[in-house]
Amino acid sequence: MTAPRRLLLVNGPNLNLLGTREPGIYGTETLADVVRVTTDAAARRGFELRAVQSNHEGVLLDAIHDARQDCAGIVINPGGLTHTSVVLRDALSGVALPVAEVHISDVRAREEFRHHSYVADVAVVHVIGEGVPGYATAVARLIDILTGQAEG
Ligand code: CA2
Repeated sequence: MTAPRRLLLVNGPNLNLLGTREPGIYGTETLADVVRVTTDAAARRGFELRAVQSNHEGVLLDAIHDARQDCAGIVINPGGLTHTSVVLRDALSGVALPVAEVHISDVRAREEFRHHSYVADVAVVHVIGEGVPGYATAVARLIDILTGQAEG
């Protein structure tokens, strides 16, 4: 079977609030902007995108499990679950699809509790602190890997 030309975009808890508060940290773009930027970046390379955002961990796990059926890779900003969730990490490693981890803010320059990511070592791409355009970078780098165009 040929690999599906579709990616799953996952945004975790509270990312529906983007653009409404804390513009100094997260900018002024909204979740709809994130989905548009990411969808466009995938389309430029001939990939479709399915987007999910939820404030409920189980909804995210189900979407990740379902991606096994029809997606080639996952782009994820896990929000605060990045720093707390073994179950999210287990779901990502369980589906065995290539994962790109994105953070809008530079978590390395923020509070100590944001420095650790449970997702980092199951992801093959990491884009941190590049704002919303970072989602497009993540898509491009993930598709490079999927299509064998990544630099050695
Ligand atoms: O920088 C990122 O993308 C984060 O994943 C965002 C999470 C945070 O817990 C991570 O440490 C870093 C928070 C998402 C909540 O976003 C909000 C946006 C506007 C107003 C309030 C929250």
